[in-house]
Amino acid sequence: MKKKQILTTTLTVAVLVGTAISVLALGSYLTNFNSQYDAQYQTAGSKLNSCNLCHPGGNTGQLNPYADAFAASGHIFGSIESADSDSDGYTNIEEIAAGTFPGDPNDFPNAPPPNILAIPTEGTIGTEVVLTGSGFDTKKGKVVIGNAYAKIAKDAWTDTTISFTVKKIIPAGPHDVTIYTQPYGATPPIILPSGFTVMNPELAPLSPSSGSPGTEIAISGAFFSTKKGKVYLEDPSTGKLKKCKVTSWSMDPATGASELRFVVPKLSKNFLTGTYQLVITNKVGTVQKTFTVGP
Ligand SMILES: [Ca+2]
Ligand SMILES: [Ca+2]
Repeated sequence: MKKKQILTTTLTVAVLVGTAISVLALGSYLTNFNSQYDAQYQTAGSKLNSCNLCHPGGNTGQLNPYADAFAASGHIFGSIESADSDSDGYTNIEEIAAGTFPGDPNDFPNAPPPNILAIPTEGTIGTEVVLTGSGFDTKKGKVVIGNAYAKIAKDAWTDTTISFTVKKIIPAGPHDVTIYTQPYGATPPIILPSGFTVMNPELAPLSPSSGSPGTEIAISGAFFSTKKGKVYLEDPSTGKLKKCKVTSWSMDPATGASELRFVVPKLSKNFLTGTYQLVITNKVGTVQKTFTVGP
């Protein structure tokens, strides 16, 4: 052998031995990793049991954030479990448990699918619904009742609650509720079949059930809606409607409890004292009760 060749060979051997030593060291970290986690999380048989655990693309010349954290910890796995070394939103131990790389931000556990825990089941136009559950994501999605989009206020959508208001006119009866979470298309929408029933207005027993012209009458009930409706007195024999002035109309958006006030119209040759049907109508439906117009 020539001198130059010997030198090259020696260098090559030295590099090979050096590499072998360092690979051995890295290999022993991987062995330690499996000693730490295999019993509980079966890491030895998972993709985590590879150089990629600590090295981007398996290139042992580089360290990923999990390896950096491991080195900084003095090589103690237990002390970096609650850290999220790759900043992907999942702690190192969550990733190890799920079999995803704790040093690769593009690899993380699947988020659990959205789940609905509770939804109020009835209401009307203006009803505010607070839906609770989990996995809705923090980005505002969409809620559709029947075919109508519900209004979702700013900040009314969180990972665990969605508050929405029924704004569009929807016919009385049960409607499917469909919830779309972001990113759209990534997970199928949640459909609650007949999840929300739009209610016709309901009246409590009238008290009083009679009044003289000019008297303001208060009426309570439910599901009047937040949009002012109309009040009539219907002549039961002719079917003619006498419109009444409505002085107030309100509904509690959360409970549906409602109240309105109207004024008994002045008498005329077409509107005499007697027994009428008090007709209350909103955008959803109509309800009526007997009412007597006194002298
Ligand atoms: Ca992580
Ligand atoms: Ca990760």
